[in-house]
Amino acid sequence: MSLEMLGKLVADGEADEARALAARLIAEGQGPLAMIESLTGTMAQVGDLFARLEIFLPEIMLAGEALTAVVQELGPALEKAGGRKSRGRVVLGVVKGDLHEIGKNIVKLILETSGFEVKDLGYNVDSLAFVKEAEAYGADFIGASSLMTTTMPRQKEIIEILKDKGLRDKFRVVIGGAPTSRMWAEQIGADLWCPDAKSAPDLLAGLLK
Ligand code: B12
Repeated sequence: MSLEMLGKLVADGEADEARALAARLIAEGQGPLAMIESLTGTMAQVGDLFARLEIFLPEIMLAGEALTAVVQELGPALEKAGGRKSRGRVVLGVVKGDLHEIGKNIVKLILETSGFEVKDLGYNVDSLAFVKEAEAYGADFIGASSLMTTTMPRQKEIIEILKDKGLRDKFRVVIGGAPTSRMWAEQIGADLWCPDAKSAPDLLAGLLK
């Protein structure tokens, strides 16, 4: 019984069994962050199989649902590991045209369990809505996730709207998602690129110092 087995259950879309094994691994002392990291790799492998037409959308969806079930199971363990004081307010969403929400949901969970207040805007979020919601929420950060090369330009659009409205200095813009990179963040003038959810709390907190 191991992370490898958990990965296989998630890849096969066995949500109930994956959830049960995750609970067992946590009880045996396995760290929740290592589990999330390992399963993020599993989903990348699932994506490669999809790209090679070895599996199809329904299988990806089942794998995604299994990963979501595991992440829900990890909530309490992450909470124990995290802090309690408020470290900042984040509005977080997946950009317009993009329905990939699994990564964003993990980021939300990890930020919340490490002391950030998060307003979840969901997926397929209009660029202007990120800005309006950030103002209304009194956010310190705007977090925008994109999982497709075709939707990455929306991250840039959010920053352009901020500039047009004279609000660029009011919020730190943080971007993430598998196809994004530090170079892309620099190119569009984002404040921060996060490679994964695990590194997000410390990197965000570093920006407020
Ligand atoms: C699961 C999945 C789906 C599921 C999504 C289910 C859901 N509810 O989210 C479904 C089946 C619906 C789906 C649909 C599609 N998909 Co899809 N999908 C994937 C897959 C396999 C995994 C994505 C995932 O969940 N990864 C796991 C999470 C945990 O990782 P993550 O999202 O990268 O997030 C981590 C970090 O990046 C970071 N992070 C992410 N965002 C942010 C934001 C901030 C602020 C921070 C701090 C950090 C951060 O933290 C997270 C945790 O560590 C990827 C393959 C891949 N390599 O990514 C393809 C993939 C993204 N999909 C792809 C495609 C093409 C599609 C479809 C167009 C398929 C089709 N032909 O219809 C549709 C598009 C729908 C749409 N409009 O969005 C392509 C995109 C190619 C491209 N153009 O770039 C990929 C890469 C697959 C491939 N190799 O072809 N998909």
